[in-house]
Amino acid sequence: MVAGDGAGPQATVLAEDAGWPLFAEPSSGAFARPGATKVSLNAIPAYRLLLDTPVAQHISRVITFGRPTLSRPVTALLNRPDVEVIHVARPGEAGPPRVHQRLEGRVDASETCVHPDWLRIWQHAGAAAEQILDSAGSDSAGVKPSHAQQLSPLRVAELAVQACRAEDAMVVAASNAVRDLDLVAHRLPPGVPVWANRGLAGIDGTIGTAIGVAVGMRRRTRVLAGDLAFLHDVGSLSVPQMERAAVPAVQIIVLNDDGGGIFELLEPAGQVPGFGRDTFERFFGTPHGNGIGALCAGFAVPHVVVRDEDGLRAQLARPPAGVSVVEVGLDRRFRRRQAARLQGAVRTRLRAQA
Ligand SMILES: Cc1ncc(C[n+]2csc(CCOP(=O)(O)OP(=O)(O)O)c2C)c(N)n1
Repeated sequence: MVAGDGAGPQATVLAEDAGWPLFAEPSSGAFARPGATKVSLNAIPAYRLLLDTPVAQHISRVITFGRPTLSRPVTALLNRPDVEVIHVARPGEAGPPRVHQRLEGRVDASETCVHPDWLRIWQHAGAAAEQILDSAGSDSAGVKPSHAQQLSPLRVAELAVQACRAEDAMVVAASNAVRDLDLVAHRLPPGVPVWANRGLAGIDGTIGTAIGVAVGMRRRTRVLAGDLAFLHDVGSLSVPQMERAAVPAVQIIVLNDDGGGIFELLEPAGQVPGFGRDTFERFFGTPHGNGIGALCAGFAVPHVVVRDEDGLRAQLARPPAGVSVVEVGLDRRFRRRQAARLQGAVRTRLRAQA
């Protein structure tokens, strides 16, 4: 089962009752049954990394809930000619572009049948991927950033997740922030609402959304955002003075890699004949050199730069009241290699186990 944005716990209940592996996107709200204190065992950790391994070749049918638009591997799975897609829709909801059957209302798991080992195989694969993710921090899989970059973006997401308590909320910007969170979101305490403006996957409006979530839900809120997403909505730092007391802590973690890091993962950042790095930088990377700290100062928003894990942990442990910014400097040139190494390590491990 693929639970996309807004799927809700109905997806979890069905996956558990039917014994299906559950691929839950960070903003699916489908990590646990209603009232559960633990994440569902059906939710497969780092599922995205498993879709390029032998275990995924055995998938013949996918049940979708919500709006799964987040990652290329999931989109590719839903477009595979040998895969049947059944969408469980809310009224008026279209579902993914290629759907073989559309169901509405309550779906009963009692008449479904699946090989009893199917879930266990995926849980096993998910556990292997998690081990590799964990070892990414200690470099045994060779995916730790070089000394020039003390923190990897994945580690930042992981530490932000670790810092969340059950009564917090999380908001993630489009682009890499939500995709990094996708690999570690199952470690959030169940019940932490995760908001991601999916829409047309726009990077706009992230800060305003976070302030709205914090005020509306009365929850301390963590935000993960790239520098361009931050800059796009920087005006939302201007909270009217007489409203400030009503804003719970909104801690914005800006992953500043001076431009669009996600484009490092796309084809133009690879070896394209006649397409040099300068051209890539001008049209895709779009470095800006803007000072995040100076902008924050203009809005009287507290701002700190952290350079290592201890520094980030310390900031995450005590967010100040109101809106604040923690800036983490990253080098986006590492993105491509890190992603390839992580995927490669998972593929190699699972091939060896197959
Ligand atoms: C409103 C809007 N404008 C442009 C885009 C195209 N776009 C997609 S990702 C991206 C780069 C985002 O950069 P950043 O927020 O720094 O995150 P990173 O890619 O570094 O993770 C852009 C410009 C978009 N999605 N939405």
